[in-house]
Amino acid sequence: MSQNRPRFGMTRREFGALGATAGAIVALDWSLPRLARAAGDVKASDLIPGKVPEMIVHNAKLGVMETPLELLRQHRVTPKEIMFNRLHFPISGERSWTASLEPVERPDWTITFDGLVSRIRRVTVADLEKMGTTEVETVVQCAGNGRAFFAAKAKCPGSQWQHGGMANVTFEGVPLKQLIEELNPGLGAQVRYITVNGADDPPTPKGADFEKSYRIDDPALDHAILAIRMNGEPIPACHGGPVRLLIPGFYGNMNVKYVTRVLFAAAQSPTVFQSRAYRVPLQPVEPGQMKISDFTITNSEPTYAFRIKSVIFAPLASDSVKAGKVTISGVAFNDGQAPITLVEVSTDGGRSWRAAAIEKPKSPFAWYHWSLEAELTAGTHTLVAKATDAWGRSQPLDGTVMWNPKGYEWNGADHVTVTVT
Ligand SMILES: Nc1nc2c(c(=O)[nH]1)N[C@H]1C(S)=C(S)[C@@H](COP(=O)(O)O)O[C@H]1N2
Ligand SMILES: [Mo]
Repeated sequence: MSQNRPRFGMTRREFGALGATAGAIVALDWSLPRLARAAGDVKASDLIPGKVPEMIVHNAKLGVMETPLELLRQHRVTPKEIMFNRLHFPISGERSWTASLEPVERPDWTITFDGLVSRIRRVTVADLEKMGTTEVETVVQCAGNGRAFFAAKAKCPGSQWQHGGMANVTFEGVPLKQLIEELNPGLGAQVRYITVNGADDPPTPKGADFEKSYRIDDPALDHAILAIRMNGEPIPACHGGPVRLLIPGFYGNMNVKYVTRVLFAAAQSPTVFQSRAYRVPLQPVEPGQMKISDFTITNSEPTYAFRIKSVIFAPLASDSVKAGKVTISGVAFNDGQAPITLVEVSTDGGRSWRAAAIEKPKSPFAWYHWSLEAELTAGTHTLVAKATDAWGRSQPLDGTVMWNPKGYEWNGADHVTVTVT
């Protein structure tokens, strides 16, 4: 917060002024109609034009929305129109440029590499285009995805995400490690962390800025890319265009949007978004034992790698299911470090289990699809799904055992109760 750094705040007009598709970023002010309505009435398509109106809006002011599973399950690669969205600062006024689904083309956009370096380096998006890119299919998931389910033990503050704070998309860009090597800024011996910052500044200069820090020796960074395309086109503004850091296998908050600065430092950023928020305690805590203000960088760990997880896509409670042969299906994923080798499914609430057929994706960071045919009789059945990987990492049957004050990293075995007729 109190670092010496240039401010990158800009208006939508400035943001779009130099871009090849500047005309696509329309200078509309959405704040008035939104303020006039109660949060519950606001449609996602009013907040970010082009998002489907069926999205579940959690926070209209910030444009936070999740995808109903009925939509999410229809696509192997999640289209941007239904992709969940999460931003930390109001999407109106100064930051109205963040509320756009239009691809952002900004060849002149510049990223500064500085901090403990002997040479400050700068690259533009045009430079990145020339450097040779790689594409990765990957799950993107908010650390708060599934927070609503912790309420079975004690409600956690924040957006009550169910399962739809996730997506499976492709990002294309330049590997971060390759870029650093080519730029050769001359890293100081004391460098332990990389801190990445974006152009969406807080509403007041004193407000905490959103930036994230990573251990420079974290092997996950070997897969990190500075992405310039999502699903084959320049990244939409609301999803971080023109440049977004993407660390496959890491929780969503780690994928900083609108990247303007990569800082090499001895310590992690002091901003609350790194030092207090997006952290889980190192020791188990019970509800009421730890306040958000109690979080420190020594008693907690950032929400880095995904915990292994599976989600039932079909049938959902909203589906009408006929007695007889029923295909139960869904997705599973982890941090990409070890293959998922087993997805077990129960149709009797967890008393008996059968192994589902698993489809291994080409990318270790993408969704695994799984399915199982089961005979279901008329009546009510609780379906449960649970994934395990080659390292033996699995999901707790009761996800609330992982309860934490902010409700991060839910990965309980998924339960869906269906009524069969
Ligand atoms: N610059 C910037 N990057 C950001 C955020 C933000 O507010 N500002 N939110 C983070 C969080 S918490 C999540 S979950 C993801 C959401 O990505 P999406 O909106 O593209 O789905 O972006 C992350 N990157
Ligand atoms: Mo998030």
